[in-house]
Amino acid sequence: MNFLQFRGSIRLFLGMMILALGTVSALANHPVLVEGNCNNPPAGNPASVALGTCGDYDGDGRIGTAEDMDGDRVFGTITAAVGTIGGANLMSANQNGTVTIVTSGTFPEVITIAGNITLQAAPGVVADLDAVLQGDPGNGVRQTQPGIIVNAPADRYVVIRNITSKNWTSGIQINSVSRVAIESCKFENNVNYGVEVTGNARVTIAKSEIHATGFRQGGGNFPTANQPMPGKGIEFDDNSSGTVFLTTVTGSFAAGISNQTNKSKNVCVNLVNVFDNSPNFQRVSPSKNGCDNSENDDDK
Ligand SMILES: [Ca+2]
Ligand SMILES: [Ca+2]
Repeated sequence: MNFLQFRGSIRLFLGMMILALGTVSALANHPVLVEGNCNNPPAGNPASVALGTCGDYDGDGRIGTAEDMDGDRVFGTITAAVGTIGGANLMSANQNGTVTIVTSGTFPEVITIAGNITLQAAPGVVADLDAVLQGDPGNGVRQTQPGIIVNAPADRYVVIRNITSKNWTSGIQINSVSRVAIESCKFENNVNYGVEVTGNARVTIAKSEIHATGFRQGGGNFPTANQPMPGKGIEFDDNSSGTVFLTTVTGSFAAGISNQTNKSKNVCVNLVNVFDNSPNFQRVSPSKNGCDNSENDDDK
């Protein structure tokens, strides 16, 4: 090997190292934890607490935004834990990782998901994404927004597990080409939709509860003083598709489960408990054959 060949080999080696390091960084899954709180306004209240109280999981006396800022992988708000793609906080999930809420609390935050995120509460933990935190100045604005907004590329996958979402326009709104699995979640007292699926999104909903969509006291007092628009438990719109399995939908002002997509075969519903919706099903009926071959169900 002459000098030029040797130099070329070194360059090739360095190039491969850079590529390898870059790959590791791009594929890294960033697990972070979120603590609970005292349910005291304002949202993300950073007031110091007695060690170990108010969901202070790591026992450092910090909760809320104070916990977001102390430089470890435990966060006090879901927004900071999820982070932004290429965001400044390298300790967050940076839209690419698992965000686990480890102690119960109320989180009055609009959560925007744009990447490979699993958002979950640990078993036994109640993570209440609530538009309303009594006494919080942001209540009015939050009640005009969805609680969770997913807008992710088609080559990412979002999982929402064991989360409660209440008092928003929609409990969760899934847009564009997002792919989402919703499991063991609760959507209650949202005004327009419990679960709203638009665009070309693909969504599966399992073992979840959607209650009282279109009914809320305060924030407009729906539906007595203001009409929900439309007040449906679950709706698939546009060219979206999905399945609903082992899920309860009750007390919707309008339809319980609604398929408003371009095609009747886009939505499969199997083994659901629906009651006191108006009507229970709209442009969709439960499959007798499961959802493994839903495209053919309409032809049978
Ligand atoms: Ca803490
Ligand atoms: Ca922290």
